[in-house]
Amino acid sequence: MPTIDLFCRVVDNYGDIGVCWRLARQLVAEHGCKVRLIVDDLTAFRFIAPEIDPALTQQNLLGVDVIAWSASEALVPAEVVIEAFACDPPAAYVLAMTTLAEKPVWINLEYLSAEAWVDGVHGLPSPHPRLPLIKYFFCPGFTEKSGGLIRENTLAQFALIGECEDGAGGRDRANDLLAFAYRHAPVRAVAVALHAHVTTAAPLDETEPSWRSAPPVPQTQFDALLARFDVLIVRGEDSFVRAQYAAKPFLWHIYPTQDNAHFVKLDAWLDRYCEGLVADAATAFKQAQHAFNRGDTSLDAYTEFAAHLPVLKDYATEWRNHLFAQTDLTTRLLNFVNSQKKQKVS
Ligand code: TRH
Repeated sequence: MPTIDLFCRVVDNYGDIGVCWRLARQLVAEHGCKVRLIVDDLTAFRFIAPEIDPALTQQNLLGVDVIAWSASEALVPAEVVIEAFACDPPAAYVLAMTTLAEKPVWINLEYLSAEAWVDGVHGLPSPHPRLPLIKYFFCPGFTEKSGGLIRENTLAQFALIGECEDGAGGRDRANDLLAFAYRHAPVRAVAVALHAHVTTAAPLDETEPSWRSAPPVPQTQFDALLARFDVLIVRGEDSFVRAQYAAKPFLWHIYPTQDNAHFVKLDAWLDRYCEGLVADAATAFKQAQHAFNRGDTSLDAYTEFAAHLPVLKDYATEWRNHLFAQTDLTTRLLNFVNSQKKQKVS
């Protein structure tokens, strides 16, 4: 298995490091790769991996070598270089890539999107403007032609246990809602429509004395946290995918962009997700997702979503099984790397 350097800059929140940490762990645990995860913000990393010591420039956690960005210029590049979200590895490191007899396979891991352009861009080469290096776009997505979704081997087993525990009666119990959303989320209206007990996993502008807050858990326990609730509110990228694996009805608080492009991204995913869903439940689901992301605080906006919860719950399992049947991102990534290496040899 190849040696891999994975570069991650934390733009904000926990999604950048969340995706990278999950990918790094899987490359080591399931594929036996030697991975160096190079991160510019170890304090943010600590939120999802409390054992991380921000004072150390080098440490090993769960088999992954974690290197502070400041210490990365002197590294001899690995066989595979993954730059997460176009984060731009240090110039000295990139220059060092050109000096190797066999140039590394260089991949830009893009943000996840369900938009149609993803299939066309995934795998495209982007030659460096000055150096003899080629970077390849690797685009996570929901189709066979895209880079797929990160999914660990252990997940199917975990999902089965969850289903057994849910068992009889799970459907009728009071709705426990977990809200991991951005601050401005209109959670109160959703909670009222669902008659839900609320637990928050991130600070919100609006709050109620009866709402509980969940202490942060290490990312290795994040699926178990989601599994304890009936309905989820998730955000960003990684928790959005995990909610789909949790097979629960959920609202996605998409990361907002200034040009409102996030609504295009939201609709692209909604269209894919709702393809197999009965029409009235699909309408209710889409309306609630739009309302939530518009910041709609009216109860009416979520009553149809609440009314369709049983259908949405069953469908969430169907959708999860559909995703489970696909090849996971990490396998696709390593296949892509192998095909690039073979091309270089031939
Ligand atoms: O934190 P996010 O909103 O992250 C992002 C970033 O804002 C990023 O810049 C943006 O581009 C991207 O979204 C779309 O949401 P996300 O992606 O769900 O990441 C949260 C991570 O935190 C995820 O890996 C789960 C983890 N987590 C824990 O490990 N423990 C916890 O207790 C909680 C609440 C989350």
